[in-house]
Amino acid sequence: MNLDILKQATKNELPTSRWEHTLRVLDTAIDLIQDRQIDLLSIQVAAVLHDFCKFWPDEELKKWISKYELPRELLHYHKEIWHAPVGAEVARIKWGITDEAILNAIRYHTTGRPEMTEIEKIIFVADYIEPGRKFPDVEEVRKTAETHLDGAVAQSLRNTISFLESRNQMVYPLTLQAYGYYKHCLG
Ligand code: DGI
Ligand code: FE
Ligand code: FE
Ligand code: FE
Repeated sequence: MNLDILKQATKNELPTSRWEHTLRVLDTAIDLIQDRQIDLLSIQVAAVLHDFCKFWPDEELKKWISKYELPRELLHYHKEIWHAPVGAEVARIKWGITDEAILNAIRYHTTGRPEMTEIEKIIFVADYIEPGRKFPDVEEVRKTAETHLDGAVAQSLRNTISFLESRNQMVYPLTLQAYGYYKHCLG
């Protein structure tokens, strides 16, 4: 697993602004490791690959969802959530990554899930707070993330769910389950 090769391949796959987002997620995720016992390369690989297929055509994402037997219910929700589970399959098939910790960090980076591992939470939060993000209330989440990773997960989920509800978009059940699990961590 050579990080430079993965970086170059991801860079080729994404428009410049999305590649720059990826680099900021990479830096932010490394910062969030703090003194946790987490393998640096695992975090780096997950961060680099997390949005690998963000710009794939919908039809291609749908093909992967059926070919690799991903949850069919994904297709009933907004296509914005497809690139995460498909991204995990791409990491597995195309890049030969077998480490489930990395694959799950990619797979759940958009929806979250209950009982996330540390690496999943770091990628999830880094994606939300990287310095290019301008979401309302993101500053509060950045502050929380300095001391309380689970609290930052809860705040990110809360903000995303209220954003989706304000636009009358359906929220994927796993996102709601994740929020149910983490909401006691809200400050
Ligand atoms: O790929 P990014 O833009 O870096 O970020 P992301 O993968 O975390 O989120 C992509 C989009 O998906 C974002 O606009 C919010 C949306 N989203 C997150 N969770 C859900 C969701 N959309 C729906 N419909 N349901 C969800 O549960
Ligand atoms: Fe994403
Ligand atoms: Fe992202
Ligand atoms: Fe907590």
